[in-house]
Amino acid sequence: MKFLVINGPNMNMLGLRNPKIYGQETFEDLIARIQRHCNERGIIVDFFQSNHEGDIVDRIQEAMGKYDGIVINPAAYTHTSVAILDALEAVGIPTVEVHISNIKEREEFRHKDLVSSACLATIIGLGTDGYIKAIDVLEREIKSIK
Ligand code: CA2
Repeated sequence: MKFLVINGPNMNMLGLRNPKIYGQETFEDLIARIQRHCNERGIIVDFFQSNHEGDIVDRIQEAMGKYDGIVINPAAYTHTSVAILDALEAVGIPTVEVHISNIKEREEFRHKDLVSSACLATIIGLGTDGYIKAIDVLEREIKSIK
């Protein structure tokens, strides 16, 4: 099984600021933790982080036929990006969305999630553990489809 983990804008700043909302784990530590979890499960995983919407759309398109599943935290683009929604729908790769914080309990503008309708599940408010949960949900879902 081969997964792609995509992170949107500012996710590379994790652990450097706002620890009350996003925790203390750095982005590099999070990537290493996801990598270890996937290694233990025999899952091949690639990572992509970008601050640019079009680059994320390009990476989703390039994933077609190459990955069994996507885990995505579109970050701020969650609340604005029809382009990322359309790209996920276009490639049809099983996708689980993650948010570290509970976006439903934050500012009103974060309540709107344009991407979730293209995803099998959306995991919110579990901190960075949400990524590990997303890998597990994706693996289970894909095994049940195959
Ligand atoms: O809770 C999440 O995972 C978010 O997707 C994180 C985004 C935010 O725009 C979404 O509404 C919810 C923010 C990405 C990280 O931004 C940082 C800002 C300051 C310090 C560290 C990270």
